[in-house]
Amino acid sequence: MFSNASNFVHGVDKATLIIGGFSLFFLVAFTGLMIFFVIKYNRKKHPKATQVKDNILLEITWTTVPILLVLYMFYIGWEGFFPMRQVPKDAMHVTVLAKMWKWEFQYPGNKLSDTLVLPINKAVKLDLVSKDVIHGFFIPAFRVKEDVVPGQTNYSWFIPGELGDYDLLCSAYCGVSHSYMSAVVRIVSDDDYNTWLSTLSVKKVDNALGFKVIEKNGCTACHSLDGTKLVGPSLKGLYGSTVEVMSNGVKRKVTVDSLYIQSSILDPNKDIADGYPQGVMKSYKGVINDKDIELINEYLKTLK
Ligand code: HEC
Ligand SMILES: [Cu+2]
Repeated sequence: MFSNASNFVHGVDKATLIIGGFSLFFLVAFTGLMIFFVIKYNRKKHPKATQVKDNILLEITWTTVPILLVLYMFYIGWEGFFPMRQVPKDAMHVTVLAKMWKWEFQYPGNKLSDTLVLPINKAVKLDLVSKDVIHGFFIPAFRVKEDVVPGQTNYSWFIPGELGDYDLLCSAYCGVSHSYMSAVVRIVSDDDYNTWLSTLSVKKVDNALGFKVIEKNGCTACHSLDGTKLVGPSLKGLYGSTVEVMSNGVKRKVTVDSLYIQSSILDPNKDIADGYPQGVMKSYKGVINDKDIELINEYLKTLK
């Protein structure tokens, strides 16, 4: 009856069905009873009101039955939730990195992937790390949902039980491109997993000092380094290129050099890159010093 996509489907679906079932039952029963009483005790049939004395048996019943029902519903929910926080000792580890607006999965040996590939029937613990704001790690088919909070490491775990591709979504509204923040969870056989892991390349660690300044100041939240358009233009190939900008309402062409980069960082609203919004990028005056701007320039020259 329940899907076997993960070991939590049963517990969560059972709680949903039972609690939903009770709610539906009482909705129908109480509405029906209300309509029945309105007809039965209609004033036309009973012009004179009668006083009703207490009924001990009735009062005990309508106190204890709901208490037992509510306790039962709590128990069902607890039974489904409790195992979600009990990670088995032999679980394998993957670190989930969330940032505006992308998921990345870090496997042992600093190997990075955009897809969460996992072997079937093996418990996996996911350490959830956010690089900027609060995101939500959400795999609907697995009934798994956990906040990813900057500054603290949260976790999730599960045992995938069926081969296939599943959606991983972000469940916390985290900015303009929140709705694009999704990834694929791919459950494969043990052999396929090992083959895939061995072909996964180790992340190139960028040691350029300018790159570190850019990362540290959060520029990559709005500017990609690979040509992708985000909130702002990509920084790839920018240096030395000719761009169209609006300066004081006048469109003009400029060739990007060190001075233009410096002015874009310190006074971003002086020249607005054509097709991009004004006022989104804040000035970094007093935040980034001249030496660091120099480093950014050196780095951008290499970013062809
Ligand atoms: C909140 C988003 C945001 C952040 C953070 C941000 N920028 Fe921008 N940036 C933009 C937008 C939008 C534009 C285009 C509008 C404009 O020119 O002001 C832009 C324009 C630029 C331009 C000019 C590009 C062109 O094609 O003319 C440069 C260079 C630049 N940013 C560098 C940086 C650097 C370096 C940082 C980090 C220190 C940074 N930006 C941080 C949003 C951002
Ligand atoms: Cu998000």
